[in-house]
Amino acid sequence: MNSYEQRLKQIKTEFESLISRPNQLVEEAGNGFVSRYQNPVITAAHAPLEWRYDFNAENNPFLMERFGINAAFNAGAMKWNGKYLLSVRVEGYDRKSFFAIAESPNGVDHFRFWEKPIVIPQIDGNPDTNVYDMRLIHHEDGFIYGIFCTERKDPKAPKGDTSMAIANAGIVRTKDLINWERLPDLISNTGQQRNVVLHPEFVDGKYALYTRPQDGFIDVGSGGGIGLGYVTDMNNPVVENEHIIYGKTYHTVYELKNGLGPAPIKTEKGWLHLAHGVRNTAAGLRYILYMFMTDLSDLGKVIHKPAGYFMAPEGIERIGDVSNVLFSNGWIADDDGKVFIYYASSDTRMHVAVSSIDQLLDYCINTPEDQFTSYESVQTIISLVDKNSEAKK
Ligand code: M1P
Repeated sequence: MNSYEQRLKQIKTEFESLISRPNQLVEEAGNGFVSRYQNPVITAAHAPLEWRYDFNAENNPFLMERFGINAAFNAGAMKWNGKYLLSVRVEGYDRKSFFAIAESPNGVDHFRFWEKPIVIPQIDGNPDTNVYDMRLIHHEDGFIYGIFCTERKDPKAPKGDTSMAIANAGIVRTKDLINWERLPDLISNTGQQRNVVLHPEFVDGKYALYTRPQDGFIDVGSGGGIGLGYVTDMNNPVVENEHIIYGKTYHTVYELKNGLGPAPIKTEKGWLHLAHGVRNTAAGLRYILYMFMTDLSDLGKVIHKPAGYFMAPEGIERIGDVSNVLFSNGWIADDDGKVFIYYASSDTRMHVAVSSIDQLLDYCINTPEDQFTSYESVQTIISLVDKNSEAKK
């Protein structure tokens, strides 16, 4: 076997062993509301070899990668024809992100990308420079929507400023997850937008969208918070009545900014929401996941706000291209009540954790709320201790 053939064999063997690696739950008592699986479900190394290599030995005698993949993270999720699908944010060595569907038979391992990445149609005269963080929403109008962040250079950037950018929500829809129709970008008068999510049901005949207005590209400034607004026609997506339903708050895990994750899950007791919260630290920004619930008939009414984080970076999750980050924009509620939570760590790789509708409801309803001072946190502990000692009598 010559060295080309040896290398080819090694590349293929390593790839197949990664894709077919089984995943198991981490065995520990844990916190009772969510359990992690041991291995990341998707990494850069899961990208198909055909995307990365030219397998013509004459053109590529060293069998080099011709298109490197840097990371695979921030995936939308949905169940489709019995399979668990993720719309993964795949990032090349060239820093550009794109979307690609990865499919698993069971939701926890054997994720394999479809043959080709998703082609996002471009808006005439206004191409996306970068796209990321697609939420997949199967709306009751029959379409599957992909709402994502589109980033373009700010035309008002002073000469020499190569980083000023504008973020907005791009919108595509499909019926087969292969052919996507591009709709106009979101039209909102509250500034830039990121972390926009479509609610899966109509509200009084309108589309409801969760937004995250922000003054600048990174800094939310005086904006920020999770907003809610309404769109009459997705072909002309003007957001009306946009208002903040979950604002950022001093000395919380969402002090600096927050943003909704996936579309909410409907339960008998209200809508379950998963979001990310960001605070500043001496070591930089820290992104965690937190939960809340809204009223079934009044989407803007937050009815339960468990204090603090639901999940925060642990172990290898803490380290990556943007360290100390957990981010989720996809979860799947299965028919048996199980909920798979797909989350990315440190803008590098995808993981899965599992919970259930019953556990998430119990967590949201019965975890005490943040009272915003150390004194009140101590009071919360003391009332639990007192209740426990009463129960012992
Ligand atoms: O780098 C962390 C995250 O930063 C952004 O999220 P947000 O707008 O809430 O700060 C996004 O770029 C996201 O993709 C990224 O994971």
